[in-house]
Amino acid sequence: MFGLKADWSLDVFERYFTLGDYAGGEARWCPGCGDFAVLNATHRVLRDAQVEPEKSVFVSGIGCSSRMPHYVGTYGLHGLHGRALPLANGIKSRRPDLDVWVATGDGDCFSIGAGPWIHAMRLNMDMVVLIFDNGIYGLTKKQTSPTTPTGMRTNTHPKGALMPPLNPLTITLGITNISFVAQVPDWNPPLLFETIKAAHQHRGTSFVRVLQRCPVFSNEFSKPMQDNPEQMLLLTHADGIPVDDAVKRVFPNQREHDPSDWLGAMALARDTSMIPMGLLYRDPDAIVYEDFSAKGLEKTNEEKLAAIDKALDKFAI
Ligand SMILES: Cc1ncc(C[n+]2csc(CCOP(=O)(O)OP(=O)(O)O)c2C)c(N)n1
Ligand SMILES: [Mg+2]
Repeated sequence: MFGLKADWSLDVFERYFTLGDYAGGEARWCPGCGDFAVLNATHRVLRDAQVEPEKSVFVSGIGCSSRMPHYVGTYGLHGLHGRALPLANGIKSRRPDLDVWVATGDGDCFSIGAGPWIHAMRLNMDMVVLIFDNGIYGLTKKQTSPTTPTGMRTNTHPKGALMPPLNPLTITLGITNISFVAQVPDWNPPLLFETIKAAHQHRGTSFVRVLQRCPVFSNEFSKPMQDNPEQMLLLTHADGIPVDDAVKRVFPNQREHDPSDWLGAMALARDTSMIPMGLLYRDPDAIVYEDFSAKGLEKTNEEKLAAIDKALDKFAI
């Protein structure tokens, strides 16, 4: 933004980004899809943090949710199915100055991407990982995913999914060096916004499992939770996700939970009687991998080649 000074010279103000600066193409998801809510909350977090659009990159795999990079006015990489996290790790390794975000689905992350999921969490590079969990393969029209509820009818299990769903929270909490684990429904905008904001403020890999509405292919996944908030347990704590009275009114069940308490987080994640919402775990002191991998990036090409030559010389016979 520019202004005219009294002597008619130009005054260059600090740049200020509006929501419009973070808008990408028109989002093409089905009416009622929860992905819209995540997109809106993310735009607002970017605006509030005044993230420079050209210093930010959204990385995704394949799926409806993985279309997110197209809808954000930053750099973006719509990658390969199950490979959003290694791509993001690579970007952060070479460009630690970038604000890195990952958009991935339950199929993308917990099924074909299950290996990369575990290793990326352990590396704990500074990025926000948004998992759009709708309990179904949405883009390919209703196949069973690892989080499909038992008995839900899908095109691959027309008589109902046979296996109990895997638990993304217990698995993620069990990974060495994990540093941020949260869960939030997409249909509570203030809680969603505050959760993504806290994830963005955290230095390390922030794993945010968003329980996401897919009214077309997996209404059975989210509708019972939407209709009956008593199934959910809102986690409150001074170090947790800030919740105002409007949010508290929606959730009849609440519990104070200290996010530094890993065992308590695991107990909440394992408890099938209630679905925890909020911050389960945060460790601000976990090792951040780019602190090692980005060392020496400032070296010139000549210096790098000389270092490689020196290392190879050790193997000379
Ligand atoms: C290697 C590979 N295998 C399978 C596919 C087909 N495919 C595309 S998206 C998808 C599942 C997407 O589900 P999810 O990650 O849950 O995203 P959603 O569409 O539900 O948001 C599959 C199996 C593919 N594109 N690439
Ligand atoms: Mg899905």
